[in-house]
Amino acid sequence: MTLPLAFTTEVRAALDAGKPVVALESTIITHGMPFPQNVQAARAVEAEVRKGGAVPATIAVMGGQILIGLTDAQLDDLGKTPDAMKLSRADLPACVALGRVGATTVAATMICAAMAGIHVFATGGIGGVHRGAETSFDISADLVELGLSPVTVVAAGAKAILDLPKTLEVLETQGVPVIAYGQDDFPAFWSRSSGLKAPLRMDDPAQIAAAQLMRARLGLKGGQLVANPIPEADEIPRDEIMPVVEQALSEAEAQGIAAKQVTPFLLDRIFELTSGRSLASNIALVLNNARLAAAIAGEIARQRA
Ligand code: PSU
Repeated sequence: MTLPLAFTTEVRAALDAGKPVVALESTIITHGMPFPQNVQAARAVEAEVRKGGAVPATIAVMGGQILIGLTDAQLDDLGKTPDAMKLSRADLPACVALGRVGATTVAATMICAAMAGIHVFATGGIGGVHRGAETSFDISADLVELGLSPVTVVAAGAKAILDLPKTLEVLETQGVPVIAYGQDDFPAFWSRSSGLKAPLRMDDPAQIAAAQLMRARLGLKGGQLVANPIPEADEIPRDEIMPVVEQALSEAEAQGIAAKQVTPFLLDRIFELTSGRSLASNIALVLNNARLAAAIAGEIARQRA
């Protein structure tokens, strides 16, 4: 039985030739940013991957297939479908089987990228352990997936809406290498530092590529998280963003927002409360991650050749 994967010609050709490919997710498009900035940002991220010498493969589910690479029209359609399913490991198969439209989170994108033979993936920030998880048990499936699927995920750390110490603890439990790029601290999405030290630090994409290839060679399941700090010019310092995060969190609690709705609700409220500044930072950090992911994909292609 063949897998229900539909590649664009460009992505298929790059994979067949062993050229670098970078996977991109689609939940950030449907649930992470408002229209039309979401589609504009997705296009800019694809362009940044190309500039870095790799082929972008944005992943989503439509018409009973997992799309590995989207056409312009598909990307546009998705950007206007805010009620697309937000897919993780649990709901990906049902979405494909029922022919629904679905946007892949970090977890689902990792699964699809691995199936497609793509080793590197760029996003904004991974999901993690939510505040109050000791009673809600709300822990993103992204953390478990990083321990399962062999994909290097480049993110600006985990979103500052989360409990970051607990997020690092769960990543450690899942056996996920957490590599800060170019600094000692684990970054906090809109801010360069979380005040926490990352378990590993690397300053060169070639080292990151070598670590992923060694993981596979040792027969160890799973990927790695590369935590790439937002560029200085685009960051919102921690003491400015945290009061806003606190306000959004208390509104979410007061309104009983739970499960898959939490992250989109918080991102949207923080966007409103910062008059759009959080979105500008979010776009800048994704572009920065796309650049690093392209460099790592290039190194993986070179080291495997
Ligand atoms: N990065 C962003 N914006 C986003 C996301 C990542 O800049 O919206 C998405 C990713 O798809 C990630 C999801 O998997 O947020 C986390 O959702 P949750 O906390 O419900 O697991």
